[in-house]
Amino acid sequence: SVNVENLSALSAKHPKPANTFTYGTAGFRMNADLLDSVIFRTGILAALRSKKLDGKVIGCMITASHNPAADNGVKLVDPMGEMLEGSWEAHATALSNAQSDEQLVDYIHSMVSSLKIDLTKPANVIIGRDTRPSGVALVNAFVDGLKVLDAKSTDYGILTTPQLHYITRCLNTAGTPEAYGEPSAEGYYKKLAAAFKTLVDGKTKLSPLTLDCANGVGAPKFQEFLPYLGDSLSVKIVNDDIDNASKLNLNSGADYVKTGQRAPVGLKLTSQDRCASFDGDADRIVYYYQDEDSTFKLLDGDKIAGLAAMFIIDLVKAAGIDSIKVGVVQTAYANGASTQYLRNTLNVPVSCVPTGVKHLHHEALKYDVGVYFEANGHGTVVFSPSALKTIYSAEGSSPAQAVAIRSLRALSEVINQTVGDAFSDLLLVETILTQRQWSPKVWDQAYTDLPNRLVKVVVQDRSIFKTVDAERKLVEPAGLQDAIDAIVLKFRDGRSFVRPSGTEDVVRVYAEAATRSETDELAHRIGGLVF
Ligand code: 16G
Ligand code: ZN
Repeated sequence: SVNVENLSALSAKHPKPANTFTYGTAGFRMNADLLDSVIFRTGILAALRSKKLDGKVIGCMITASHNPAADNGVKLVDPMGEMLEGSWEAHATALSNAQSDEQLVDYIHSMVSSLKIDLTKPANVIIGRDTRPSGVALVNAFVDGLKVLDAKSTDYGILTTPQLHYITRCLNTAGTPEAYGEPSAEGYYKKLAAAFKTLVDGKTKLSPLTLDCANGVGAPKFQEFLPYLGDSLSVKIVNDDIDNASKLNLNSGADYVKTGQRAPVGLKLTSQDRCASFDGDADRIVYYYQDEDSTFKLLDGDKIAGLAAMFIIDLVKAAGIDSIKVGVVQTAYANGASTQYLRNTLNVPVSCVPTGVKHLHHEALKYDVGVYFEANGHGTVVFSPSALKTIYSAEGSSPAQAVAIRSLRALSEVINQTVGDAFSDLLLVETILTQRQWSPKVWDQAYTDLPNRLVKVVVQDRSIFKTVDAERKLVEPAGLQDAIDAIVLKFRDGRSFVRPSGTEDVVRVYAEAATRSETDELAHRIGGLVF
């Protein structure tokens, strides 16, 4: 059983405030001042998780992604680089809310017995954090939590979220046939750069990409990455001021660009230039450019999914291995036009799942090659073990087939299969645009987005909103969905849904319709129903 004296001594350093906490879609996330006890206790949970999995390495990332600089957060990563198993989220929540050391010990003991955790097993945990100033102290709180159960920890310092996922998987697969790469940031850079160079070898280089790093961890890390890429890619980094913490995500970054459908500060758009924005922990990316008539054009996660699916389908055909079936996973936020394009033009199966990476990732694993993206720019591609086997054993019966097979192999290496990764997604997009010699405008021509609007509504209690059908329908409050349906019917190409946010105390209303003004009116009317 747990050494209670040791626990009490450590716990006394991390007293719990009166607040109630929830491990949500993206872990715990809130103002950094409230996080000390939560993160200490998450350390205890990480140690338990590792012991439960026979000492496998568990990852811990301290970040609040695109949230303001004053926030921070924590999320745990399972051994293959995936999000913490869903059923453990409730344990995280329960530990964080225990009111006393006694309750804490009781809960740990109840987990030990119900989950059959052998406390004598070793525990190994690795830690990464973004550039937030509060990160250092929070790492220390987490390490104190690990000490409660004598877990071994390695602090990797500042990393992007996807790098932490990558390293976790590398450590757990080392020396096995599924080995994923060298477990370090350097190993990550080498792997991605080598694959990218193979993919663009012999092709005419594109004009430079302008990259907004949201004054976050993506800036120093992409800078660190550039030498590995050599002259295979030219990138001009903007918004790279990580020394002024208050600038993090301020009027910049993927979330700002996607939500506001406008360029970030610090970046001058000129006609046809290719630009991209990372979010604060570099697991999201969106592209954009300016049209001849000076309109801002967004190439979001849906556009990236369409581009990637198109390219992979062509490549699989060219390689002569079209037994490999490609599928795409979206959420309700995917633009209706993108879903049409995928289904009717590319003829790929499309699944819709609830918001949150874990849902998309899980569903994508059902396909041979599963492309998943949220409209907000978080996504990746996962290759099933059998698809990888086919790709690596195929030889091709013509030089053209051999070239396509080589590309597919490199593609599976350039893509971070553990989680959505802005660096890796950037290389994926740059690969496709380079191979096709496409401008962003040509990419954009695949389909035209329906105008859309996302509205936040502050309500008294968002927990009364219950959804089904991948969050596209409300079952509670009773009658509300019928009222929504009646309004939507009146709009050409109208679609709207209402769901409680998993990360903020608001309800979100999404609307799309044939024209901008109809969309705005639809959003307004549905918002009025909710309020
Ligand atoms: C989290 C999710 C993100 C999702 C967002 C929705 C992860 C790692 N992140 O940031 O995928 O789009 O929440 O937020 O799962 P919402 O529930 O407030 O709309
Ligand atoms: Zn993020």
